[in-house]
Amino acid sequence: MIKSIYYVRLAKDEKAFQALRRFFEEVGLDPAENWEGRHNQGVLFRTPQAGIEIGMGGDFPATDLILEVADANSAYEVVKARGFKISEEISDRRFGGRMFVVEPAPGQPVAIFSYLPERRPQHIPTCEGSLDAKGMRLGLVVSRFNSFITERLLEGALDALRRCGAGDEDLTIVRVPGAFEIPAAARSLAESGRADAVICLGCLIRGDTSHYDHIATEVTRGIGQSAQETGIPHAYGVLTCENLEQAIDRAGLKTGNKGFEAAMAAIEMASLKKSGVRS
Ligand code: INI
Repeated sequence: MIKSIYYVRLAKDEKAFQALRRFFEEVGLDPAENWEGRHNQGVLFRTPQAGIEIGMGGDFPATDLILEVADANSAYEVVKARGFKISEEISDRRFGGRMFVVEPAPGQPVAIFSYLPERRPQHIPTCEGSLDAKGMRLGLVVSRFNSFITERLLEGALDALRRCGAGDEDLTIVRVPGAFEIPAAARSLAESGRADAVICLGCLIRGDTSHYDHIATEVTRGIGQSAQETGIPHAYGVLTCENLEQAIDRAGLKTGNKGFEAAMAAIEMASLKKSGVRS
């Protein structure tokens, strides 16, 4: 499973390095990590969303680094006012966006664009949570049964939370014996007022009897009920698997890490709730 993508812009000297750093800070990226090695140094800027895009045909800018912003016109004003060199003027583009290219350091072009208003479904009021977990208080309930798997789910969840800016001091981890105990602990956390969202992590593996089905039903129902009755978003990171292999695949191998996914869902839902939409 791919964990991260690092897009590296190599600056040719200290001046270019500082110009790039200042530029990315000015456009609002979070300089999450500054590191210094014996022979090199770097700054890791986090983005709320990123992806690799492949393209073909015309209309692409002459750079492979493209930032989408809410409003390209204001970004253009800010970038210009801060003295960065505009290498391609702002204009409407055929793909339905408004774009310009800035060169914060020589030979380091960055394209900035936003979609044109008519491309946005403005007539439909749309709310969406963000993936910014800075200052968010998050509770994690982890069951010890099948801990070989659940500890991996926890690692995945913590990884996601930290990547999204959550501070360790704002996290609470509650361990419970088995998946059956998750809903009660999740509810206590949700009612404590100490969590903006609760992430539930467990692993049920089918055995020879119907035990599994009873627990799975109850855990799912209990977590859903706690979410609905407390109004605190709960993320469901409980694996329900036929065998250990399926569980391993979902705890960091073939099919990703469901703990990571659950944590991302929790952040988004907590942010959505903060924006005024009830979960
Ligand atoms: N708990 C799990 O988390 N996963 C399982 O696969 C499981 N199985 O198979 O029995 C399991 N059982 C324990 C259960 O969750 C409770 O802890 C126990 O019944 C005590 O209430």
